[in-house]
Amino acid sequence: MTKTIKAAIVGTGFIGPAHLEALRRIPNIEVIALCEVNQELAEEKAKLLGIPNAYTFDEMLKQPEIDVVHICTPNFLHYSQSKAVLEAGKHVVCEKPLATKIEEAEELVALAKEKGLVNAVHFNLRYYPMVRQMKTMRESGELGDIYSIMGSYLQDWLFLKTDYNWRLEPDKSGDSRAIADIGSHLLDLTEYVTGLKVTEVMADFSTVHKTRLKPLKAIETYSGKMLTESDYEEVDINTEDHATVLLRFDNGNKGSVTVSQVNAGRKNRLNIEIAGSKSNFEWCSEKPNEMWIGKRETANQHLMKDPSLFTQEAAGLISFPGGHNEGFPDTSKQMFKEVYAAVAEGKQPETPSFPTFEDGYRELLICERIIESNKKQAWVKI
Ligand code: SOE
Repeated sequence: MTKTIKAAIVGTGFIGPAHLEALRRIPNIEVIALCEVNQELAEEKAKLLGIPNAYTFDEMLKQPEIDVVHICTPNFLHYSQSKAVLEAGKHVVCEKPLATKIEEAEELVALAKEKGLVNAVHFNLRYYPMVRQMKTMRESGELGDIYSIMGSYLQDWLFLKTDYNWRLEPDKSGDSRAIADIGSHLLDLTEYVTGLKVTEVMADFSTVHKTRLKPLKAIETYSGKMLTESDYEEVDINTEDHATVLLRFDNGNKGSVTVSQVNAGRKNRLNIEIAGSKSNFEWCSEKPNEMWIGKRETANQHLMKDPSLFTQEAAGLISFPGGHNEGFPDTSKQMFKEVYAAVAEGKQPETPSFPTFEDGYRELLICERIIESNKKQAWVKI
């Protein structure tokens, strides 16, 4: 009989419940525990989400039946909690960024390797079927040599001076905000789809709101819009609302990315255009089931998600027939299917198909170099 894998989720802000929902859509996985900052909140959230056990983090680690732990807490806790989970002999799925400092990420990569436990970082955007389609089409030569890459990731949930969240506080979020939070997804996806490596960066940051009005009570990511004009205190902001980064790639060609959390109307929009010698691919996360293929000698194409039109590998990430839209929640489900197949084997695969702690380290490295480049206002090598 197939063994049921038991999981725990740490943190119940915006992304913890997304992990929970994805896991509930995969057979033979049971989320049996939830952790929050204190027992009272853990019990309240466990009841709300229908999870049988509520623990503090340390108590949860002592439960022998828990096989996998999902770290969905604010960024500054990712390192210490991932480390503790690995030391407790459990598999770990960590939210991005893997840590807030490069040395910490390095340590986690080494520890995970030593333990042989399954380790994954939630770069879920890789699991849009169309993203895999672009990757596999590039691998089979349909893009040709890559001439340039232009990416952007725009949001508006921090548009107003009154929009506030823990991500605005460097002691919780790290020294970079827009780049670390959404630039990390975009850069991971860029390298993943193109197979190229970023070798040098030149960054320019902008903090549009130099001060913000912080609500006097805690609020969760994306829920700030629900607040009324209540009590606020004015606080200084020292992380970027917007950033532009010029990129050099290891094939000698160039690109750029722009990220912003203050672009009105752009809810959560990643857009990437990869220009090659045979064609041009464009994909946007707000229309994830469509892709534009630019041609010079023939008419341009518009590809829609349909397993019968996809490469075999990309079709493997599709659960529904053409015309039945899949989206953000499906990406985590598809990723966790691969992660939990490794968990069922009890160890990290030799060549994992899913994003690992090493990928988390790579993103942190690029992010640190971007911060350095902005500070120096100069090109910095990765
Ligand atoms: C908040 O900006 C955020 O939730 C990111 O942290 C996520 O990774 C991305 O899904 C969208 O926005």
